[in-house]
Amino acid sequence: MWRGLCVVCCCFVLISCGEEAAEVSAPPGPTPLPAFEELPVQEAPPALLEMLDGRAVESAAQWASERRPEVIRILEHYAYGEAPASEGIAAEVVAEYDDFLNGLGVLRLVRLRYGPDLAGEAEVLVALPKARSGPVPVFLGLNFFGNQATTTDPRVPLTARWVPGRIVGVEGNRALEASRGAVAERWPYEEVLRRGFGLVTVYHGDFDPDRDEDSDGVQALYRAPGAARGPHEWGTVAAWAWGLSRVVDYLVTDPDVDGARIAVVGHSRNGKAALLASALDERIALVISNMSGCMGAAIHRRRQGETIAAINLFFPHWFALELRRFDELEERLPFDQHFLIALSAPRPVLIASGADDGWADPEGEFEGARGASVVYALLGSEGLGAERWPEVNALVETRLGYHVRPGGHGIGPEDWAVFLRFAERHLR
Ligand code: GTR
Repeated sequence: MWRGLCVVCCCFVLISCGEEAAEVSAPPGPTPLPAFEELPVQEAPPALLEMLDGRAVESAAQWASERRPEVIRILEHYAYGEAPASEGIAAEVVAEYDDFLNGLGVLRLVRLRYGPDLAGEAEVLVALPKARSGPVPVFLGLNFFGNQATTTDPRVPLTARWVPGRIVGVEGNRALEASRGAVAERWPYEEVLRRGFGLVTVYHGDFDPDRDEDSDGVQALYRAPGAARGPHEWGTVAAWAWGLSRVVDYLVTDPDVDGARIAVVGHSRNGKAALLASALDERIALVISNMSGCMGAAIHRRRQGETIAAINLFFPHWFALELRRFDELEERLPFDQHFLIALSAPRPVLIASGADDGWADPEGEFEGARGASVVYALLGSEGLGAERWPEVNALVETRLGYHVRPGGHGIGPEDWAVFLRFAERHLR
């Protein structure tokens, strides 16, 4: 039962029309991005409100029309890689149960097709509160091991994809029945549904398995057969962010979901992808990035915890090849991570840290938020309500918000309690 959704867009037509129009009126093109060798040494994080050509960014209109697109180009070119425009998706509800969590919720299993010829496939788990008087706001997050690992409900199919072997119930990189509910403490469906939100998740490996392998994932669908990975080609984190946007493509058509209140949430590597998705996709109403660290919210120039050299070494598939040129050369970066956060302005953003999560540099994550605050101010919105790294458990509840909890790297009910509080304040 295909749900009447097959959004095949005509982006290419529109883009080529735009280019023809540009030839006639000949407005100045965007400033070319400097080659790596030409990039100046900048010991301090680069200024957000200064264009590459040196002009100051002085108005909300200039941010939207000039600087925001420029910041996106910078981040794609040097760091995350360039993701293609989507051809559209198709979505099919493959199963629906109205007795999820003993009748508290509805469990909807949706198959999504994406990419060229709709050759890519993702399994989306949509959990909604049964007691609802209209479309509900939802949290959407990628998971690490397949949807079955997020809940003990036996009706959620095991992922058939390659999965990392870091949890129980995975053998030879295949998920077995024993993996069901293995990370359920990360996904408090019951509490989220009780609070009137839906919770939507998809395995990030449905868009790109988390391994250094060029032949799989959505990128391979777009690459010419036999072609090598280009220097600015999108890495796995960008593929995951792109995947989140494909789920949003579906969610905005689901009559039970309030498409204007979609909050994206992500932990760690998925927190990097959540920030990038929100940066690029303004339909995302709120973003929560938990312990996203290096290439997430943390400022590189502090050189604390994970560095660019380390992340490129351990995860060579996550980013554009170009990023490797900055190994041990943080001072040459023409951006820092406040750029990524600022692209979500003026939408609500919560940066969350763990006090003992040194590898993610919690104070650096706070500094990332602090650096993004100037854009909120420029847009006449509420920036970060703290100048100094706050005490643990003292939620900075401004529209650009920050929280640090005691303890190390992880996500669980206590983190979700903060996320729910933040979303109830800023998404209602
Ligand atoms: C670490 C990695 C971090 C973070 C984390 C995670 O090994 O160095 O950047 O992403 O994994 O995703 O749990």
